[in-house]
Amino acid sequence: DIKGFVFDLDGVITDTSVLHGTAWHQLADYLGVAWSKELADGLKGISRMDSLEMILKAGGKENDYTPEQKVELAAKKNTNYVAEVDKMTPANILPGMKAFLDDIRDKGYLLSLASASKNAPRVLAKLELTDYFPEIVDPASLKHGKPDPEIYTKGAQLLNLDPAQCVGLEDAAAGVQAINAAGETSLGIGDATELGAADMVFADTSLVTLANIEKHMA
Ligand code: G16
Ligand code: MG
Repeated sequence: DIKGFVFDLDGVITDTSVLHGTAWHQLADYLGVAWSKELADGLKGISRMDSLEMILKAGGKENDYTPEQKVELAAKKNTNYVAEVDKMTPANILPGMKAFLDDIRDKGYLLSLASASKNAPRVLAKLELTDYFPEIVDPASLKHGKPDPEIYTKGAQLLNLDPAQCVGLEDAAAGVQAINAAGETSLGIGDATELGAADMVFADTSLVTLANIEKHMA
């Protein structure tokens, strides 16, 4: 039986994926790397430094910068990103998600957060959702990022649940892969083709309800 939900943040609870994309796009322009939708989608759920490496590789520039310069470039992106995060309000919670969070909390399910973002606590505070997530996986503690299962395995551990008792929610293909490898039930939000590996896919967050999930689990 399902007893807990392990949430991705960006693209599931709120659309910081757009803000991340804009901030990376600005950096790619600065670096002279051509931007594309494929590149943008591939960065979803990927850690800050891994995202930078992907952008540099896309432009054939991975050997043009020292490790120190790469840290500076990532910090430059983050400064732009955080400025956008600080403009967020609870109105930026994706459709239906507040109702879903209230419903599962009222019914006694446990919740944890498995976001690769070091800014996740800041984002939750802006959305006034801090109280819903007493358990947050610290991305700095991870040896491997998504699609490695580590972050979702830890998300279940924080709840003292078996992975089989957890549903993981994701908008990114790398995240769905991580949930599956952790042995949790994967719920994908977005394009069914892109998220084909998920146990169930909902086109958008407004469709994420306990009733719809139970339909798929039956
Ligand atoms: C998020 C985003 C990624 C971002 C990563 C790290 O992951 O999807 O695009 O690069 O966090 O974020 P930060 O630079 O704030 O540490 P998730 O797992 O919440 O989708
Ligand atoms: Mg995401």
